[in-house]
Amino acid sequence: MSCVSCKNKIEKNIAFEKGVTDLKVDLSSRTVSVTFKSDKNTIEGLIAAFKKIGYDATVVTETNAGGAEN
Ligand SMILES: [Cu+2]
Repeated sequence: MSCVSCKNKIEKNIAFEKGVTDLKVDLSSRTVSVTFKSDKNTIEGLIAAFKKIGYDATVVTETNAGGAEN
């Protein structure tokens, strides 16, 4: 994940995953902050969603927002 088209792709796809309420892509740190309702989705579910569009996501922090990067 390193260019604007990746950012757009992530924003267009992950933002519409179940339970996702907020999404912030930071290209410089290659990190995506995802805020989601934990009763509607899981970190595993979101990682699978990233995988579906071609990114290997790993969890950076697991507070309220799950971070994912590639
Ligand atoms: Cu790219």
